[in-house]
Amino acid sequence: MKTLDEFIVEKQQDFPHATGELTALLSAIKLGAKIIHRDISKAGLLDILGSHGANNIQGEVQMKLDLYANNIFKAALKARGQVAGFASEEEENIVIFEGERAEKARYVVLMDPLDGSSNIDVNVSVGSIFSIYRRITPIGQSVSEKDFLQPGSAQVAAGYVVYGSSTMLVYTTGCGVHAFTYDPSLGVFCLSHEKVIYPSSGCLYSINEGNSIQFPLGVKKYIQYCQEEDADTQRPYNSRYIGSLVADFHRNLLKGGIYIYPNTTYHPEGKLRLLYECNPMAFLAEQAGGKASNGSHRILDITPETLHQRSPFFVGTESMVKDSERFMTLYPNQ
Ligand code: P6P
Repeated sequence: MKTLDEFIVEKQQDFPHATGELTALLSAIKLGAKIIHRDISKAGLLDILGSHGANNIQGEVQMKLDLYANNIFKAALKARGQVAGFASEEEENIVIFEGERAEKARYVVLMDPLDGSSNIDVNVSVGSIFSIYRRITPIGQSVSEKDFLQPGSAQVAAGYVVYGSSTMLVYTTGCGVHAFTYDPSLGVFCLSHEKVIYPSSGCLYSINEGNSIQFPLGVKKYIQYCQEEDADTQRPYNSRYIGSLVADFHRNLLKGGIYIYPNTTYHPEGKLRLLYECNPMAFLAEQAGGKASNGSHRILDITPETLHQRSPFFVGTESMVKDSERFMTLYPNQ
């Protein structure tokens, strides 16, 4: 058994600029994950289910556990000397960590603290997503929004926690994707999948087909392609959609598949947020030999303009994402 801490120390050379900084940073994420794991597993017994009675910046109903998770991760990261600032789906603006230590810190962290939260009340898997950048403003002063509006290709680390039949932490620092399963009896995350790579082909597709009428023609054509009979390409593919990006992504990573949330009439820019959903998952996907695009361009190449901007998202097995892009090219802007 190898714990997450032991693994990171062993791989320290993967994160050359850190003097144990990644260990401290990931230990904050790990602490938050343990607390959320504990409270999700008994959410029905605590007053943390249901809506908080307010909406977040996107106008979406904030679940109590959304805010709870946000505050847990924010506090854990703030307590670390390596983090200068925090951005989140639940925070309208960037959160500047005050104090001399924070002003000297070299990293900023962006999170979707509890993705798929609408599933919480019905006991379906949810997740936490994180994205880590080195700040670009000078050390010794407070961070500003431009530290957060960097292209996904500048991420130094990214990952997610999936709270499912087991709780797993999956991360990359640009040297492969590694997965750790939480053992609550020991209170540690143990290495369960080293160097995770997408299977060479996939036959799962994840999309909310309830929105089909609103999809671009290229997406409609790709879904038809997925449903055609063709033994050579293992079609028809199986449709699997949980409604939790982290859970759908995780299953597709291990089994081979594609997740699509395209632009729709209701979400003309797409529903998922570029900075703390698409970018971290795209970093992981590419590190696992997969691909992530907005239907035409590489997600990690997009230069963000606003903190909560959205993007269409096609992510998963490289050949499947390429197929979907081919249909988007064949039927542009329709
Ligand atoms: P829909 C959850 O709110 C989320 O951001 C993703 O985790 C999930 O894949 C998607 O939205 C679900 O959206 O419109 O299908 O309910």
